[in-house]
Amino acid sequence: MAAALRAAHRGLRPFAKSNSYSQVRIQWQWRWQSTVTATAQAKTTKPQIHPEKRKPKTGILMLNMGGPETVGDVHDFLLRLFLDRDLMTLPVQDKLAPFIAKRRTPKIQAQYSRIGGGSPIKKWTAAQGEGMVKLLDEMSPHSAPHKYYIGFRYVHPLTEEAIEEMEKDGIERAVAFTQYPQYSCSTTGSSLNAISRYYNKKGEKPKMKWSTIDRWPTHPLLIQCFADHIQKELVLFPPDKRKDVVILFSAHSLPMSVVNRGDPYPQEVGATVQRVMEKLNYSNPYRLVWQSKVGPMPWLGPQTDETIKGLCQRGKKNILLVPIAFTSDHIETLYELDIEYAQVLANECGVENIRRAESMNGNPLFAKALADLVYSHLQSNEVCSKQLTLSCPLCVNPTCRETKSFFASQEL
Ligand code: GF9
Ligand code: FES
Repeated sequence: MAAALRAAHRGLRPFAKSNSYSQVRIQWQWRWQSTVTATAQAKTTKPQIHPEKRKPKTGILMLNMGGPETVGDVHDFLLRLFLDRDLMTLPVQDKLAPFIAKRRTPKIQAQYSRIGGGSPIKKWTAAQGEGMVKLLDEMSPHSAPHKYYIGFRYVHPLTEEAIEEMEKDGIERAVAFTQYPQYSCSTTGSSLNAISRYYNKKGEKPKMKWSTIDRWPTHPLLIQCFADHIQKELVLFPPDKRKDVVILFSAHSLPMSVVNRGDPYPQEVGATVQRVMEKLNYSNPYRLVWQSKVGPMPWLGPQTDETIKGLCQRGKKNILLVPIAFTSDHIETLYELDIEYAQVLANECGVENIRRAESMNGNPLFAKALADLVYSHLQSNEVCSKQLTLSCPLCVNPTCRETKSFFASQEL
């Protein structure tokens, strides 16, 4: 108990009182919120409401997995996740998924309770979408008005619901814009498969012309945002420790079965990390590590928690965690990184200072990055990246091929 309290003192109050780990973060979030997310406070339930009055011409579908907004939404979120055959295949999935979802619900609900009762992902996505379309209407009058739609894989507004609304709105030009900077078949691939499956099920061709921004791991403004957020945290370490701070880029892990069929995600996350470190002139030592492994199967490592422990044991006790594969706060940053690792685990292994870089959230430069990505994409007249045309060398999911031909058939 005494040791735990000592550790808590070390870890939770690394600096002057007003600069404690959590307080710095809260002030920073509040600042973004007060400047750019006023409109995002309104609930964007179906139908999605935007200030735009004129009929929108270009629809930008912001794809992500989504998260439960309240603890009451956790069960259905988990059920959709375990039923997703693009994410995982289970034996007798239609029977097993409800069983696993039900069994895991209490534990996941408890985690969301600890981070304010729900996932902030819809709030941040709406703020980012607002900022993005505002810029796009100025940058690209000929494709205006632009309207953003949110398409989540596991919670409302679901991708299918968003597509229906886009068709109803009479959108002419639709852009499926993944909000994951790095492509994985288990994330962006699953969302794109949901789009092609929607039209294949309906047996109808889309009325609007579709294309996709399927990855953007090295976009200069994304790299700039990461570098800014890292520098903002580095200066909050004690001056004599600053140069020795180990930067741990932490990305969601993948099962080795996914890696070994040739998923591009690990390479693309590595590309993001390299560009960020280049931007920082390699000011600090760093590693790319992988978090959120679940179950008994092998996943890509090294694991974030084991890395923190191993570094502390080897005397590297000043650590900056950087969530590199998700752009908004979610359970893996707010619970896993901030609570499980930066508070509990770091205290146990005697860390000196541990901090976490902010997610993109309401950073105005991030909204500019999104706008620039859409702007360049529309200019390019490309349906998708060259990379999307190549399936995983060991892909066994027939839907991946259907999705590729869906986008290939969209002649712009
Ligand atoms: C992922 C980002 C990148 C079983 C869960 C009990 C499986 C999985 C993922 C990858 C999320 C966000 C990657 C599984 C089976 N996967 N998670 N793959 N998730 N969980 O194949 Cl940025
Ligand atoms: Fe990667 Fe199908 S699993 S293309």
